[in-house]
Amino acid sequence: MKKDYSSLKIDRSEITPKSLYLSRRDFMRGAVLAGGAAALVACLPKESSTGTTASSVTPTEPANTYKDELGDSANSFYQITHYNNYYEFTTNPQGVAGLVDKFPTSPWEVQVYGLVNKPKTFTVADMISLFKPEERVYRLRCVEGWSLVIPWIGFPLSKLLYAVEPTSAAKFVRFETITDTLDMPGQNDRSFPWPYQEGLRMDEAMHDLTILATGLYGGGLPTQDGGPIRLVVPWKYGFKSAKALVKIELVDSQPATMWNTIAPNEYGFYSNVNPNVDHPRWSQATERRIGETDRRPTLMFNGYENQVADLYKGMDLKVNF
Ligand SMILES: Nc1nc2c(c(=O)[nH]1)N[C@H]1C(S)=C(S)[C@@H](COP(=O)(O)O)O[C@H]1N2
Ligand SMILES: [Mo]
Repeated sequence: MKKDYSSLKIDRSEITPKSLYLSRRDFMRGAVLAGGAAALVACLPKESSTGTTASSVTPTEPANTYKDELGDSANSFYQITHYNNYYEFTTNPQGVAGLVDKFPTSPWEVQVYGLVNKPKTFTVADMISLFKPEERVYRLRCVEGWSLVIPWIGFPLSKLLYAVEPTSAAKFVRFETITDTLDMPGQNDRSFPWPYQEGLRMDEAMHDLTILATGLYGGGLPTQDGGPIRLVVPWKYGFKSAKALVKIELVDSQPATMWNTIAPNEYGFYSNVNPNVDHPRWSQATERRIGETDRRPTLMFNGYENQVADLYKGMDLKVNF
């Protein structure tokens, strides 16, 4: 928190690690399989469903080679692109995929500004060539109690922040999603305070696990998953991971976030995955991995405790939920 990030230089060798681009063909293979699985849509599990789940109808997919750090296999491309929370389109997770076709993801610019020495507007292509996205297989735990394992392609947000040189006054980062009421039907619902906004403390934003994702399953980032660029913070509830980013602002105080603005008693600023702190309306102790029937225990910090617990030393996580 007290670090002056402007004094840190980018070492070229550091920003060009073994970047991992899977071949376009592997991605297309995934897409073809996904097409073949189109009839499964009605079988995707709902919270209340007791019948068939996607796991029982996907045996034709090849053994999944993507595993996260805990050894969990990635969800299928189909599951990842057909069970989405994206309220700018619809509040129905199974309805997003059918509404995204006309949404233009190019050209696209992200403005990075605020308490920085070198504000800059980046195209997605700029960011990909400067910051070299690589593969990161992460668990995503929605506050509503479902989870997915997603093989993202992304780069640490810290690389982008170092490039704009935050001043010592920068304490938080504010993220803002695009406003596009023509192509995003849900944004016409004025009961939400659009645009979608999120925020991170500076040390959370600089953490190596925090990435900007520009793809998944070795290909581009599907619109329903936040294409062309979205935040991913794997130890926090999914809503922190804002999609379709257009603004990243370095600020000196804790920014307002959409969910905290709507229901401050239900969604705190930190939003760390924590099985010991229940949502006021439901338990957070377990979760249902999409495609599975039995619930799994939810892990502290979504299983990333070793990497991130230090960030919250001395904080009461029941107060700072
Ligand atoms: N702009 C925007 N970003 C968003 C959301 C949203 O409604 N709008 N939903 C969030 C929630 S609640 C979750 S769980 C994740 C879901 O990501 P996924 O659909 O890629 O799995 O996106 C998050 N990012
Ligand atoms: Mo969510």
